[in-house]
Amino acid sequence: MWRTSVAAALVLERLCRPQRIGVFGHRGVGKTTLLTMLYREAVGGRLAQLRLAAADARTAEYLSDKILQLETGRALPGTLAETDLRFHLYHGGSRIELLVRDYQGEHVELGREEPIRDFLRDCDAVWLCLDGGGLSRPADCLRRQQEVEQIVEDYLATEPSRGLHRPMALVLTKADLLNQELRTSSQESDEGPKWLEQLGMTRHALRSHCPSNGFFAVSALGAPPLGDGAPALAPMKLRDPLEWLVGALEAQDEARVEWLWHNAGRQGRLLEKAVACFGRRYPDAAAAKRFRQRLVDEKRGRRRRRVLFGAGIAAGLLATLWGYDLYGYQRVSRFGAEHEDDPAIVAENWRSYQSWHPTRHVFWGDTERHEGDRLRDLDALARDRERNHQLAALRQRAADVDADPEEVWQQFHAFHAAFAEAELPDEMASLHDRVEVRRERQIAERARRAYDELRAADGQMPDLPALIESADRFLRDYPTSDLAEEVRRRRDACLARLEDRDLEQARAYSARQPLNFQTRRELYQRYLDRHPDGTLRKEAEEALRVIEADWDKNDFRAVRDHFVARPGDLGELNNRAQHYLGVHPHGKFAHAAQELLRWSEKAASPSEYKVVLKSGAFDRKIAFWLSRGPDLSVEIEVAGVRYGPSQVIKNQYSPEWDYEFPRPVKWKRGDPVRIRVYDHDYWKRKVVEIASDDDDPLAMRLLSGETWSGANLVTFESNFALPVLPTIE
Ligand SMILES: Nc1nc2c(ncn2[C@@H]2O[C@H](COP(=O)(O)OP(=O)(O)OP(=O)(O)O)[C@@H](O)[C@H]2O)c(=O)[nH]1
Ligand SMILES: [Mg+2]
Repeated sequence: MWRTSVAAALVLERLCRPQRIGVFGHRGVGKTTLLTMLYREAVGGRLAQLRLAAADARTAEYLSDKILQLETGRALPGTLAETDLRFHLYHGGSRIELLVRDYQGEHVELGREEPIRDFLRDCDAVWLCLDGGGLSRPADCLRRQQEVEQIVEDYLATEPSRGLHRPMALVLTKADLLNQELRTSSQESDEGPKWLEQLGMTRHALRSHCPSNGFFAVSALGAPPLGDGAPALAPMKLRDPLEWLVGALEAQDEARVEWLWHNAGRQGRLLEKAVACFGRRYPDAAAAKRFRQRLVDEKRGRRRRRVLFGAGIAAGLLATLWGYDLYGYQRVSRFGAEHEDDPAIVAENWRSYQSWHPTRHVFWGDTERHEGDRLRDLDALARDRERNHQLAALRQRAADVDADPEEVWQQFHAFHAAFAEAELPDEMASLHDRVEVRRERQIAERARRAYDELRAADGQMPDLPALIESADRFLRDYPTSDLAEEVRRRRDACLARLEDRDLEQARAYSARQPLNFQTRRELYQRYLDRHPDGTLRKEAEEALRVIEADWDKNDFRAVRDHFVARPGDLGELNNRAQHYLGVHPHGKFAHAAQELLRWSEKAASPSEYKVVLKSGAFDRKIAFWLSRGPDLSVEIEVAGVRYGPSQVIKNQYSPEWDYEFPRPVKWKRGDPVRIRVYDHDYWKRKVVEIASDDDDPLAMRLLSGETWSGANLVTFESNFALPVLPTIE
């Protein structure tokens, strides 16, 4: 199949392409001269009913050169390069595109395998040229025929399809050179012209293998070229091979179309193409008309077959559907008859039939309305059946003294909800009463049991929360019980006890651990959380307020006491102040604590202070013996830097300097301070020296207020001051 379609494509391609004409012949046989003269004669209208036109400029130029040479009596030089020549061959209404290749004859000699051979093998028709002048040389004659034999063998080996024969004609060139005997006796006989007898080998090959054959003796020039001026070109019999070519090609094309019809008749497109090609090439040919008509007929036939086939399929399909629906209907009807006592399952079966047979109304079965009525009836029957069934079961359960009335009651309600439309018989009412009475009795029993458990649990050391929860559950489950009031009273009492117990715990702890403020507060808070509406709520809230205040005072007292005792211990003071602020960010003493931290921070880094030396009061012993009084001045030294001395106040034991040290004093925590008092009576001498302790972090205090050294007092004023912490009531 695949092979046929490849062969069909090849045949179509050969049919539609320009027809390749092979001009086979050895060197000097006269190929170029023959082609040139054929063109010259046919284009000039000297070959009756035939016309050969150059199809492209290249061909026209190639041939015009040659014509000029021949017309001036010059012999053509041997061909060197291969040249494709394209022609249009006209005969009657036919127009055939031809492709001929001119080449060097040497390339087809025996034993040569040149590219031209591929072209020749692929040709649609061939002229096998043999030299008329060579017939008289038997050795040449044999050799040339052997060359022809080779090419014929080639063709036979590469024949595209069996049944398609390539047209081949023997063209004897230079017939003017035939000797008198061969020429004169060349009348047609049964075996053909006389000269053909000399070419028996070729004649036999063509007659054996080429049904479409021909034998022609032609002369392109009419006489050997003289080479001295312009001889009269007198070509002979050039029309014959050309006319044969037209007929052979047409017959071959017709055979090709027939072959395609026979071997690729189902490929409509391919046939259309082939017929179109043929029709274009031979528009007047009877075969063209016949092919076209055949194409139309076949198309019509194909369409009719397709319609019939489609109709057959549709009919088959309809018949199948009809049978399928009929079978389904019979099955479901039979099922209904067999299961009359179970309408629910019959209805389900009908529904399944409906979904599996959507075309049932088209071919078979009941109308849609009829089906709907039947299903409604079946559903109603099924529902009645189900109701009766459930009612019977309910009656049975209600009559069963061991049955749980609560459960029966639930079932009764479920039944009532499912079959609300059902008129309940009187019996149902009595069933309801029976179940109701039993149910209420059971509830009362359960309530009594729950109450007994509650009372038993309310003993000497009851678990009050659990007891309250049980009471709540009772009140939820049995709100209408006679015992509900009693349970409610017990629950309230438990609650009061629980409240009192929780608060008592907080009270006792506060008394036992007055300084564990956190836990004290938690216990009171827990009471408030557990009893948000508790009767002792006010007491708990008041207790929380007191705890907060006590806690605040207690933590600040720790700060203050340490400050009073050791104001210079800034590290510990900072810790305590920060702890206070952490626990009581909004405490009563928060501001004082923050001030203390700020002061401490300032003291920790170098700051400048204004210092004024105010006055002094000195022991009389400091003056010289005969002096009228000391002449005193004061110098201070802070962190190794000296300030002053002040002016000298003469002859005074209680001098009033009121001297402000001109440079501000630079001090930071830990810097030492020295105060030196000089007497300038007679000469300057130090009479008093006061130095801060080595480990005094706040030595700056010496320069703020009164500073004593034995009986001697020096008073300063400065903007360095210790903070004043509030007192705690
Ligand atoms: N007497 C005579 N001589 C011819 C005729 N045709 C060709 N010749 C001569 O034969 C010789 C060869 O002709 P070409 O046409 O060149 O032959 P060819 O087959 O093309 O040769 P290559 O191109 O070499 O293969 C030339 O000298 C021609 O003049 C003819 O009809 N009669
Ligand atoms: Mg040539």
